[in-house]
Amino acid sequence: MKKLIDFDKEGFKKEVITNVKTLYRRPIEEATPQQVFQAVSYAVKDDIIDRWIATHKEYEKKNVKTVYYLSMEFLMGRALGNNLINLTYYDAVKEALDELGFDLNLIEDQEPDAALGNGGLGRLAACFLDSLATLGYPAYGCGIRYRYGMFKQAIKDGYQIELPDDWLKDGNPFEIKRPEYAVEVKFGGYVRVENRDGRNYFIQDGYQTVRAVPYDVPVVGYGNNVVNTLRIWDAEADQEFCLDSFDKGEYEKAVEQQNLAKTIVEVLYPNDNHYAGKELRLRQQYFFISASVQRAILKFKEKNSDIHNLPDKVTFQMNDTHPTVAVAELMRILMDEEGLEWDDAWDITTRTCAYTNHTIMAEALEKWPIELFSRLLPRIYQIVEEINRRFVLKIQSMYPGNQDKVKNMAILYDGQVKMAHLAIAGSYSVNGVAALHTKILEERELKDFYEMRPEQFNNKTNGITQRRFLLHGNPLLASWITDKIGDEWIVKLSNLKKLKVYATDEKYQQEFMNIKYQNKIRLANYIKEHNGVDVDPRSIFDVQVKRLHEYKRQLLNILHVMYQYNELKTNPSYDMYPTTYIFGAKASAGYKRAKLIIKLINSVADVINNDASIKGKIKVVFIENYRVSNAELIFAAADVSEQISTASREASGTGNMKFMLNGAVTLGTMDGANVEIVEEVGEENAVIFGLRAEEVMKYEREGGYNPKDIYNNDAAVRTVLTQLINGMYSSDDPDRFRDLYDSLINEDVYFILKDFASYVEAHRKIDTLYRDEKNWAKMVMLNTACSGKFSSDRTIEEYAKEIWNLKKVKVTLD
Ligand code: 26V
Repeated sequence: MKKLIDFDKEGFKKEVITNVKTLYRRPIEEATPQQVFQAVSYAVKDDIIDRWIATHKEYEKKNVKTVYYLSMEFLMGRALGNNLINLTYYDAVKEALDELGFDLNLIEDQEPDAALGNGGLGRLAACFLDSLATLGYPAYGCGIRYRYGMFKQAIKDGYQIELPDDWLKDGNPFEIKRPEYAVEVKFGGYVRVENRDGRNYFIQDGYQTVRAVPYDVPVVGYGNNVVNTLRIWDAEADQEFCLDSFDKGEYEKAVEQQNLAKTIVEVLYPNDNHYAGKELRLRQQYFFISASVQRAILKFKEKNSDIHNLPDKVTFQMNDTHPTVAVAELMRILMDEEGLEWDDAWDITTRTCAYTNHTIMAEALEKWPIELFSRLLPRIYQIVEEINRRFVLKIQSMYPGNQDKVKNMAILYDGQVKMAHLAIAGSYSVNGVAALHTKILEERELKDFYEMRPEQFNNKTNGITQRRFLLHGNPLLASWITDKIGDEWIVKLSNLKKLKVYATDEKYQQEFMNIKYQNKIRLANYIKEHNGVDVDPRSIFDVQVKRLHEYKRQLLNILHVMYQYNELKTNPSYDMYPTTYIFGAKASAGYKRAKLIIKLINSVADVINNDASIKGKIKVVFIENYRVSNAELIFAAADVSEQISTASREASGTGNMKFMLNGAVTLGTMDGANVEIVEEVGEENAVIFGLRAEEVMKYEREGGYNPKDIYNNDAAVRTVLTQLINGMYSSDDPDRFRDLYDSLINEDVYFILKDFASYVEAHRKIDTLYRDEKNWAKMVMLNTACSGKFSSDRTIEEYAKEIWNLKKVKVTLD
């Protein structure tokens, strides 16, 4: 790795020793690994701080346009290793710690993941921050400092157990509390009108306030001195109320406010793709949005005198509909605090806000009951009403007499506030996250909106950061690549295409496959340590890791494993390449069927892994507590990347890109970004199966298909399904999996049985391909070589040019 930033090894060692002493009153020899982690992190932070200050000085000097990436989730993972990578002295620190008698890997393992997100949407936000800093774009991530992040998953008797994620218990060495930037957020009460100088002012009264206090986390750019900020908000009770007040009413009010503040930021909602309509969730949304927007306006006003110029200096990018109250909050500030008239305020707002859609799953659409929304946010609700009134007038003037249009597009309808409609009405840009996804939005999901304003719609295919998912997660492959093509790929991933020439060369194939093998041993060791299961690194590592959801079809995967096991048991000539099926997935705590699928996977694993008669041909492993930090090990070790969602359902997927980058072959449906992966690498270097999105959507228009036809006609399917209810995998309770059986036989809304035969075929193909070592090596290498498009650097360049209009900034240290 090129050393772009100077590093003083001896000075660093001294600082670590001093830090251990001042933080823990201990000599370094007696420090625990956790204490060393803290001491090292503070030393690293010391280096970051100067760059952080310099970056913001430069931003202020240039009065640059800034994007505020508003997101309920930032799935950052661990910071230490990533910061060292981006400071370009990871190897040097490794050496320094070696000399002090510590192993950097073990020190990194002391850090809890910052798991302030569920899955794809939150991790995308984290990758975007990395790319924004690396490209030198002025940006803030704005979110919530959840006291408890994504739950820790334990597996007990094959069932998922959720444990609280007390990620802050040892302190977070990288964050900085900024009480000087605290703001007040108001909830509840009522709105009264006051006439001053002939103008009506709307004043919220009788409300409760919560103090929003920001914590800043540095986001280090790669080798460029840029340090951006992730600003996450904590809630504190308002100070005005005194806890020891003698007035009983005041006292109770004070306690109430304490509790209100505490509960708001207490925990991340662990739902992914499912809207539950919880009041606390709306509180969280308004809390961090009001704080972030207020702060952004205050900052804008420090350097700019005319509020009309806001769109030239600020974009609020809304990560899904969760931050959509930003539209109304900005209107409120512009009118009630800045004194603008509606039209002026609306013009500014709709040139400042932009919206990204991340799912077409109907269950995920946020629709707040008006009763709840107006009670909690009375002034915001008034504004939404007026936005809706004007929007409906616009619809009616474009489509006179067309009530369907109003019904389909209104923001307020059926007693609900439809957040997606508010987001679209209030934004100058609406984007999907992969080409197919955007097409489905335009042609189906958001068709009416698209027809009304097609120029508003655009696609931004997702990406991932190669700094974390290759340079940090797969150091062997990273240095092999650098050896071959230099290290510019770290900031310019399209360079990987230069690896194509090596893909047909046997010597390099061997080198590449040897690295894969080393990574498989590393994962096998992890699995042995964490699951107690022995897996053979020579077997095919076939991996599906992602949140558990029916549409992602982990059930299809495990049914196929059951099928293969049947073949092995009944057909002595059944020839299959030894395969290790690796799963990792968290299910939302209340998602019963998803949890049952986890139990099924573990039950199948139990039976198969303990059947000596199949001679280890199949192993099934469920990796507990799948998260960013162990994901890095998993991607590096995969041979086959399972991306098998029902076509049309997965907006993009980003795991698919991480596998590809690390040299795995995609076994997938034509869904989300898989379509673009195949486009880049070529059909012959991926294995595609199943219904296409068009076909799925056609069936859906026609009311589904009949899964019983398949049950009746396909004996292999029948056997597998019967085994769900005959106690083969649940001898203590044969009915345990009946719900899964019923769902497949009666509806199969995710087309699992429909795609089953095609999936079996696809696995056969993988088996055949894998046996041809040279061709497999070529395929795998071409996957890495063709993954350049999927860098989040490319994605961010597109956002910056086509939506945000940002300019890059250079930072030098004096
Ligand atoms: C939705 C909801 C609904 C309300 C309750 C809480 C909650 C939490 C998260 C979400 C987000 C669901 C949308 C999502 O995660 N989409 C994923 O976004 C990825 C990044 O664009 C994309 O790669 C995945 O395909 C898509 O499923």
